[in-house]
Amino acid sequence: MNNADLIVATLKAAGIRRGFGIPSGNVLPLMDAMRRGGLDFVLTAHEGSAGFAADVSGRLTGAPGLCIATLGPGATNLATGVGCAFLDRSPLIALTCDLNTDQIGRRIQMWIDHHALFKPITKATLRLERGRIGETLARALALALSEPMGPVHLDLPEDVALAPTNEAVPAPVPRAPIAPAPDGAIARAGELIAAAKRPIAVIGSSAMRLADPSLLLKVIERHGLPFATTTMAKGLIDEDHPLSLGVIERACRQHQRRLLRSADLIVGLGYDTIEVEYEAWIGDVPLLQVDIEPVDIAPSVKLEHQATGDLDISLTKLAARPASRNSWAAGALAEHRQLFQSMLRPSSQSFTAHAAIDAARRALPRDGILSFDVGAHTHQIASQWSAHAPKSFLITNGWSSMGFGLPGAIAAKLARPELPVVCLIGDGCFQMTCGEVAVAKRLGLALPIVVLDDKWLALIKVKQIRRQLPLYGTALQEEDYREPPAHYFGVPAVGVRDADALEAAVSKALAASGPTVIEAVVDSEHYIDTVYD
Ligand SMILES: Cc1ncc(C[n+]2csc(CCOP(=O)(O)OP(=O)(O)O)c2C)c(N)n1
Ligand SMILES: [Mg+2]
Repeated sequence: MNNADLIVATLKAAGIRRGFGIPSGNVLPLMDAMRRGGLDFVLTAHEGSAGFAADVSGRLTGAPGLCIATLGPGATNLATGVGCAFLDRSPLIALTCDLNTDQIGRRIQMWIDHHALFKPITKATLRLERGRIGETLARALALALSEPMGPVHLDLPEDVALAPTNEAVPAPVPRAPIAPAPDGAIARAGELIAAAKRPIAVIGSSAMRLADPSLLLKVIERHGLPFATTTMAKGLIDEDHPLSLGVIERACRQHQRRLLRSADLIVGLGYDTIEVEYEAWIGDVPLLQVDIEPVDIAPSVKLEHQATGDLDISLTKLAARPASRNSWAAGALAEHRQLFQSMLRPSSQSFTAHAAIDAARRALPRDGILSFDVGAHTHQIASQWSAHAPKSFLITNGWSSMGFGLPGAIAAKLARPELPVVCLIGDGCFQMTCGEVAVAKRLGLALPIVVLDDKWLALIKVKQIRRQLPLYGTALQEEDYREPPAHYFGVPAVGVRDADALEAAVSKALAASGPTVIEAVVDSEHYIDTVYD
């Protein structure tokens, strides 16, 4: 056995089933150990995508995601996906395969200091050294999985990968638990909720990592709390719930802000300000924060109290307190929800982006997974989509990088092959990652890839209009739309021009034996009113 074999055996023992990446000669010892050891190597079109795919694997499987790259440019490409796992807090192992140890630090083709590169976007960046492989890996895995979860980078020189070893596969190091919030802090939180007349809970992205997400529903129902969510937290409680208010700080945000600011207490449940800082929307409503870390707020925010500690434990205790009552009326909440949903869909003669999003939602079964991307469409999807289950609504909002949607969908389909998955992305994001279409084909994944083709980097166009700047550098395509080619990289492509055709195309693509690119030619003029209101 060599060190590469030991690494593969250790990662497998940690529950990791596959790694995403692009090889070079320096990666071959590890790749060959993966082949021999039965840890799948998934070749992506770009290392950034490998990072995003690993991030989503980490979110969905409970084991850290794995991504692999060569030195220098492989590592810098990979960094974009690793940064996602850092700000969005997904457990991930990023492995770079390096030169031989005696060459490291010299002026040699492709070499840069990987530890300096990964330091600001990982929880740790560690060298894999002879005789210390097991302990280093065990430490990296435990660190990635300890709250706040995140990426750990490991650098593997080629000679170390090839060196024989008699180290044993290390016993798993338990993840470091976080302390529970003090009982007094939870009691005070409970008292504040009980005393509030118009409390609103806002669920955030830390809650995505709850061991038992149903605790959220228990707290909400116990205390009759109307709840909104951030973008990433959508689906943690079924949005069909009568207390659901939908998402905050996305399309038609002012409607949501008006309601939030009429509250007399905001209860942040696992609210991580990485998605949106409180001061953006909270006004002068007092804040009760229940999360894993002390809250980061501007001085303007009226922090009434915070209970900081293990979130499962805090929610368990809050759910066990005597039930509270408040003065919200179910009818008023339903009215608010309906108005929100109608404002998001201004009427139009043309095939609008909002109609395309609704068509995709209709075609995807309730329990299906959506993976989407970053742009004006993100704002519209976040407000409009109804999510019904945890981990069914995949997006980056902390890192907020274009290019997440397609590799995210591929990783989701690999991790949950039994569930239907739809990828819904802007045309700019498609241009950035379209090589991954070939990856989905190679893997034989039934995956509709719906491109919302509005010919613009619409989010930036909307910002130019709002700032009264001329439109410049944001058009993706000046000429009239043409039908797509019959296929991209052998993947069938279809153009659709209305909602019915889109719904039918997505349904058909879900039943296909491979991916389908569906280019929906949409009119996104309404973004100027809906996305930034
Ligand atoms: C890597 C990266 N580069 C740039 C941006 C800034 N940005 C955010 S949205 C966007 C436009 C996306 O265009 P498209 O995919 O067509 O979506 P649309 O806004 O048209 O819905 C850009 C350039 C970003 N978030 N990430
Ligand atoms: Mg666009």
